[in-house]
Amino acid sequence: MVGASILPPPTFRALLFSFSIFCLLPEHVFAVTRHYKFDIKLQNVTRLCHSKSMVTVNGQFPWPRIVAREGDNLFIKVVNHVQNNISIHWHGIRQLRSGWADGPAYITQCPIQTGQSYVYNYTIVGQRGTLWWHAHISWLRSTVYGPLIILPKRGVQYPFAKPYKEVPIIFGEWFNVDPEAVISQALQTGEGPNVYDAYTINGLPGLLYNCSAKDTFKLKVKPGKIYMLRLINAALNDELFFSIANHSVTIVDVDAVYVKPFDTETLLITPGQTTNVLLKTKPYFPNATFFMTARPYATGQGTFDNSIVAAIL
Ligand SMILES: *[C@@H]1O[C@H](CO)[C@@H](O)[C@H](O)[C@H]1NC(C)=O
Ligand SMILES: *[C@@H]1O[C@H](CO)[C@@H](O)[C@H](O)[C@H]1NC(C)=O
Ligand SMILES: *[C@@H]1O[C@H](CO)[C@@H](O)[C@H](O)[C@H]1NC(C)=O
Ligand SMILES: *[C@@H]1O[C@H](CO)[C@@H](O)[C@H](O)[C@H]1NC(C)=O
Ligand SMILES: *[C@@H]1O[C@H](CO)[C@@H](O)[C@H](O)[C@H]1NC(C)=O
Ligand SMILES: *[C@@H]1O[C@H](CO)[C@@H](O)[C@H](O)[C@H]1NC(C)=O
Ligand SMILES: [Cu+2]
Repeated sequence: MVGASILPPPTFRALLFSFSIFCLLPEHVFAVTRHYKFDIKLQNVTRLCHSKSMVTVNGQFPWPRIVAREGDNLFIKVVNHVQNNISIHWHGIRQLRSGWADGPAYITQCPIQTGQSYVYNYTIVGQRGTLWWHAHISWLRSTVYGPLIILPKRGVQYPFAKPYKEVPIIFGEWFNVDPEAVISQALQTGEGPNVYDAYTINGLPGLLYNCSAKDTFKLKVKPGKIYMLRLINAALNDELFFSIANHSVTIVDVDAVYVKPFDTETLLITPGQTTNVLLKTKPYFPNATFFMTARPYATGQGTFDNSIVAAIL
């Protein structure tokens, strides 16, 4: 009888056993493989009254979004239908034991050549929030980019009030000309590259640029609700200030890591960086519109255009 007291009676042991199985289950049962297919192809797009043929994913601009949960496996087949060599980088993903899926051309892989394909297969470990994907060769990332949204594991809540809605806000640039020609000229002359013609929010330059009023991102909101904006700076090189007229936002997550929440009226977001902010809409303001704007921060001698991209809340 000496050992008996430290071992629970058989039925209790069985219970413990099934309880621990139950605890283990969520990892195995709920983590899933999510399949995506990226067809890299040309698409005609018009902004600022200039049309051009540009490299896109699936002909979409704005871009397809990838949505997964922490712990999920992503299985993304990329097929290259254009003349450019290309690779896709999963910006910010830690790639534990899957370094070859990271994506920078000539660093972790040879680029995918015309008519060829490559499958990126990796697991999202210990990260949740907003990251993004972009082409990682030459300047193709100026048109080939999009959000990579990582939700918490199933059944796990955010460590803050559940937002009523979640909206990606992705900053980028529009070139009237082919950005590949811009970088190629810069490399040949040794001069700084010519600047883009506009900044964009979700692919749209907004009404402060000429011939652009109809290309303005508009976010329609309900009063007194909490919206989570998933901000991504996909601009090539520029740090951007962002703010929303008459509103402050609460920063809750930076680069897919939760942070101690704090309120701010303006935030600076560097190229490649992501941050989630909560926006509480005003209780009663029928038909009100507020600017959401971004403009660059620059102190150096590099070429940049001090213009403002605007969207409307
Ligand atoms: C783009 O426009 C050009 C000229 O109008 C046309 O020849 C071409 O087929 C278009 N490309 C696509 C992908 O629609
Ligand atoms: C694509 O990559 C191959 C192999 O690295 C190279 O030989 C070829 O010149 C590249 N093509 C272009 C258009 O850059
Ligand atoms: C994806 O990677 C995982 C982990 O390395 C592996 O078990 C799985 O077989 C791969 N899937 C495919 C379809 O190659
Ligand atoms: C819009 O066009 C006008 C007239 O050509 C020009 O003066 C102004 O600088 C342009 N504004 C922007 C934002 O490009
Ligand atoms: C927004 O802020 C401006 C400047 O502080 C102020 O004049 C205006 O009344 C505010 N509007 C609203 C709707 O709160
Ligand atoms: C808001 O705008 C709609 C459509 O323009 C109009 O019908 C409605 O009367 C407006 N509401 C208020 C309170 O101004
Ligand atoms: Cu990146």
